[in-house]
Amino acid sequence: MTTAPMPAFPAGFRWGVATSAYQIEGGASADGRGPSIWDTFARTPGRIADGSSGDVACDHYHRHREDVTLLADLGVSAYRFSVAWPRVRPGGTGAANPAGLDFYERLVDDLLAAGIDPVATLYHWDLPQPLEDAGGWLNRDTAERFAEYADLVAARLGDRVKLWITFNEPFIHMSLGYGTGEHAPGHALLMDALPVAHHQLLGHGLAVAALRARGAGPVAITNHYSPVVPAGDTAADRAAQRAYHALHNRLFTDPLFGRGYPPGFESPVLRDGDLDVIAAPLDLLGVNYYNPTGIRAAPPDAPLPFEIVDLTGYPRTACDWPVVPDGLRTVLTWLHAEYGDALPPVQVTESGCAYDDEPDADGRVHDPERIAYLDGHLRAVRAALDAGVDITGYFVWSLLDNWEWAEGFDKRFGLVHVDYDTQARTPKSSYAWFRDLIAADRP
Ligand code: GBH
Repeated sequence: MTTAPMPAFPAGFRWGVATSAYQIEGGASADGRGPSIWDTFARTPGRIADGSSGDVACDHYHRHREDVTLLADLGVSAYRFSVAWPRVRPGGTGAANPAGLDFYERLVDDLLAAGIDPVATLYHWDLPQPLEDAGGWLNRDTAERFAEYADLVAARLGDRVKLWITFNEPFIHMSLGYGTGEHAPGHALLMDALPVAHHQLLGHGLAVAALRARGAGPVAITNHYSPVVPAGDTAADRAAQRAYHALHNRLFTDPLFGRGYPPGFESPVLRDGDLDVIAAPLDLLGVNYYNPTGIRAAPPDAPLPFEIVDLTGYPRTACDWPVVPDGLRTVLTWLHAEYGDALPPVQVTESGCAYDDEPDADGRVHDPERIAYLDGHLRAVRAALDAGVDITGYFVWSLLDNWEWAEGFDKRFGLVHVDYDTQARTPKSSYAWFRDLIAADRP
């Protein structure tokens, strides 16, 4: 790790940490919560590496007070959590579940009492199972149901949430959930998953309108971005690079800023007027970044025109993902150059890494790799600010070790270690590092 002092960030810069509902809450059938596609997927043998589910996870549903105390001691100015649709409207249609809303109201009020901005993501991949049974995001109706759910949440919390994020990483949800089947709901449709892009974006636009009608705001969407690197210096690899870049980085961004879909990815389910709904003005863009993606041309008969390849020559996290801090600068400066004045201010809504963190003999958890990772990525944010990108916040993924989707409990992303037998929370050395960094920036 570099020993140079961290450069200063702009006044009022938002320092936060992020989580998502299914990854931390547990309480899978508490107080009227209904099943989501992740409950179903996790119970299907062979889908999750360690055979686990989020039934209990970090038991945050019953321990949120303790977790808010961890946030307060960390000194963050914001906490990004997600609202579980199956808690708020278990059937996806029909009656709301007031007890589900009560939980988020308690959380929001506790955060506000601690001086922490609540940042609520409305959809972090946990679709109510009854909506999946009706076609999920392949069905246009799901977009309408999403806007109704957004309205329900905004009616209760619209006066207190400080930033609304409609969707988390709709590209990852489409590609892993409906394209390859590695995530719930487990469909392997390859390019036939494309309607999932349009229906999520339509749901986003309709939800923006619902939130605005309630006077709720500011409003954002969070996308996953990745610099795309061609494997070789050949025309075929460069063409594959351009195609994958359009799919990963542009498909969910061009339509937000009034450009429609990128060439080659026109939606088969587009209807008149949809693009105007999707292009509703946003107050902010959320950027999640983990690593760049290597791409090479696929053989002629392959189902997709590109193949993902490992990028060699970088250190790796426990997920085996390459550590490339400068890739964060790359995506931020690309957004600024590509969308220009149409781009609203940006916040990095996820940045983080998994390592095999376990307590030492004294019960302390040392994670110098995470400190180095975050240090490098914050310097990349600073470099993007210097290049003229308007960046107003940074959230570490994640507050807690949690249930890492298809990887189960094996991958630990937290600033705080969680013992899944006892639910004991132990702040890691990275927690103290981040606390000191925030304290130095906002004395
Ligand atoms: C986010 O997704 C999610 O929002 C969050 O829920 C999750 O816990 C967190 O990240 C950590 O995974 O194999 O080198 O090509 C991240 C999406 C997609 C990023 C897969 C890394 C693979 C990199 N991830 N991608 S590589």
